[in-house]
Amino acid sequence: MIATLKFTTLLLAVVVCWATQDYGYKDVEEPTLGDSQYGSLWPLPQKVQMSTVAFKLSGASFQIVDAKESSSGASCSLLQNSSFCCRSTDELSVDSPVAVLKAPKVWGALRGREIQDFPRFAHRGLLLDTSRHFLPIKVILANLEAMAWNKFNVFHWHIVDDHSFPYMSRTFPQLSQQGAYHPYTHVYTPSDVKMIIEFARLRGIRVVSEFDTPGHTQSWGKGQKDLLTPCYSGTSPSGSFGPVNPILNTTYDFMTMFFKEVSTVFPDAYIHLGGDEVDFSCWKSNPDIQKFMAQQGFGTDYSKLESFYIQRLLDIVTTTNKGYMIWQEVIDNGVKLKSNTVVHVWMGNKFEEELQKVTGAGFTTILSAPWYLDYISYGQDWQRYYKVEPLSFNGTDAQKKLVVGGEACLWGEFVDATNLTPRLWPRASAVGERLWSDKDVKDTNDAYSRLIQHRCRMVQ
Ligand code: CP6
Repeated sequence: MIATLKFTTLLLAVVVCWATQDYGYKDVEEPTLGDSQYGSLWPLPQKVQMSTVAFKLSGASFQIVDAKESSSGASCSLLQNSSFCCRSTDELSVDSPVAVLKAPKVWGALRGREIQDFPRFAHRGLLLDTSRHFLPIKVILANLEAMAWNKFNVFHWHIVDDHSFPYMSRTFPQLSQQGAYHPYTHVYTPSDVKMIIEFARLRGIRVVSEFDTPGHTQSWGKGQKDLLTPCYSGTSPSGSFGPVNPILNTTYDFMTMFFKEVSTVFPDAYIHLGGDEVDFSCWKSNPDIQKFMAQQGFGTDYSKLESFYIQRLLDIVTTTNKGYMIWQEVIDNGVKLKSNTVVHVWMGNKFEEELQKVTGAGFTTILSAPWYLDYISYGQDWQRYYKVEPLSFNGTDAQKKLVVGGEACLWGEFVDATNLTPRLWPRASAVGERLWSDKDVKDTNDAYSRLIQHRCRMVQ
């Protein structure tokens, strides 16, 4: 009976994973498909010893005992309610009749079906973009679940951008009323946001919101008069708008109130403030901005104006007692940053040089440059993501310690609920293993064998 069952399962697995065949022209070398000695484990634990003896974990005999020094308490609902002990289909193999799972924090116990395991990097993030296309709540929740299966622990929520403003603000309801694709159906209400944060928390995932300014803000302008810079065509306004207007006091009054709200809605200790891709052409065209530049002695260096804005914004956010993350341009432009600022490296293919520079300046860093999942190409491009070694740059041990992790980014220009799942998984799983497992876990043949089984498990 058991043999029959196993045979059926195998057959099913073969059918589900049909799409691994070779179609002739290859982007990257196709790995050979053998059995991994590690079965279907993903991401590969830091220490794993396979054994032929298998033990079943049953909910009934599973006990959670907390240590004397524990601050979470014996009845920690997060562990008691979680089904981590019983849901998995793979077995926990140990060499004694009792399996002990020890973790210094509940978050470790959540991920702790493996006996000895720990992440290589503390920050294992995934960026989803809900502005270019609205993503329904259930899509976000499903992907938080998939993130947990891959041991990701940070959901970077790029919630608003040029195209739409789906975040419903209590303080400024006009922002989503005017700036969302639809004022009722394509918004995240305060209770939606709360639910997403709690769903993530129960899976050991932080939610870091990004409110990107001063660029990428077209949608903000619809519901907030005078926030954006009026662009000029010759001597008269052209009717179009540019980045946030950095020369008005009203801008900073708005940002103070807005980020005060955001800091209470999102409990995470960090807010991502963006700061990327600021287009100077509109600022250049505006006579009031030109006058301000002259007064401040900025000459024609508009990156000084950008720094002026960011500096004031950072001071505002500092008063909310949050730390901040920013995209790399902010540091490239020479803005003075608090020493606990996290710099997010996203540009180009020379990420090694940027990591060397940013960590050389003493900043904590997160890497995304090699992990753009919206970029697609033919064949098994998961290998490209998998083969990245985040610490391959020139730097001291102290510099390498400053790279706390990375994020896979799925920008939303060409992604909505209809195509998100296959674009994201299992390609993001490659990043998940790179950020979790030991640096020596890099055999693509072995990974391929485990990954296709992991994919089938996720499909199931
Ligand atoms: N949106 C925002 C984007 C991008 C960035 N910021 C982006 C830029 C280049 C590529 C992919 C995405 N779509 N707000 C840059 C961080 Cl190749």
